[in-house]
Amino acid sequence: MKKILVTGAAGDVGSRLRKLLPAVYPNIRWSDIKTPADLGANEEFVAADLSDMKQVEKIVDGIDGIVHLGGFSVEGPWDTILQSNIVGTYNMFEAAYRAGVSRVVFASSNHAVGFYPRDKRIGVGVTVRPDSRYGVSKAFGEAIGAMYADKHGLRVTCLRIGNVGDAPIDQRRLAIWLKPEDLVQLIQIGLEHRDIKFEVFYGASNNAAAWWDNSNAQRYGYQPKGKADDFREQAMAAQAKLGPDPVGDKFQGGAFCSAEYDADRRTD
Ligand code: 15L
Repeated sequence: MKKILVTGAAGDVGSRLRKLLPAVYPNIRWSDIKTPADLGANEEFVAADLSDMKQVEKIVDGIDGIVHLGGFSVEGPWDTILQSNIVGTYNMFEAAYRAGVSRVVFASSNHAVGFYPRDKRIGVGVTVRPDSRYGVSKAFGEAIGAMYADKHGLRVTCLRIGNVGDAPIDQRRLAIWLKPEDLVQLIQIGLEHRDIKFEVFYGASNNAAAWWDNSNAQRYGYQPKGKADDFREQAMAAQAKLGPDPVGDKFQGGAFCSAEYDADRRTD
């Protein structure tokens, strides 16, 4: 990869990648709707609103590979999700295709499959079960990524990211934690592995409590270094301070499932 574009540079995951990715890819264009507060003089940054195709065309110009983190990263009102994540992701894939970009790594989310119960181990072949409008937008991103791969030959990798952080912060995150360095490894596979056409991987480290079968990523050489279990005590201590969430505690998506949940009120 000669030059890569990373969208969502000002977000939490983007800010972590700004520290880690330049060691692997020296030529990076960062983008976000707002400029990161701590932008370095040596960092190339171009602001863009992803819902505006003209602005997206500008940021993809001259790019070989894209890491698309941009958009709204939690549940939100429909119009926000529609503009940032649905229109924005369409614009990014369409602009990438028109500009001849060869690869896209799309930051999907565990919330595309959040309504699977925690006692079910799932692989990447399951039907999506989004737990939120946000989760629906991530399922859309995976679907449109597949379309650009199958119809137009873009090489696309979707990462169903769990929770990126220095350590798992509660019991749920013991199952889905992703060490930032392991995310870098997954991005590298997506941007470089010669056999990638369209793939979905789970963005999780080597977690003893995992709900996900990530053998598809392992098939491409993924060897996660992070082990959520190393932080079990502190995660469980944090969990003990949280109140019970009868719906969220049952499903993989946690509080994203219990928010606005009223399926149990139906009597028909
Ligand atoms: C996500 O997809 C969000 O972007 C992040 O903020 C966390 O909520 C994460 O999922 C999670 O499930 O912990």
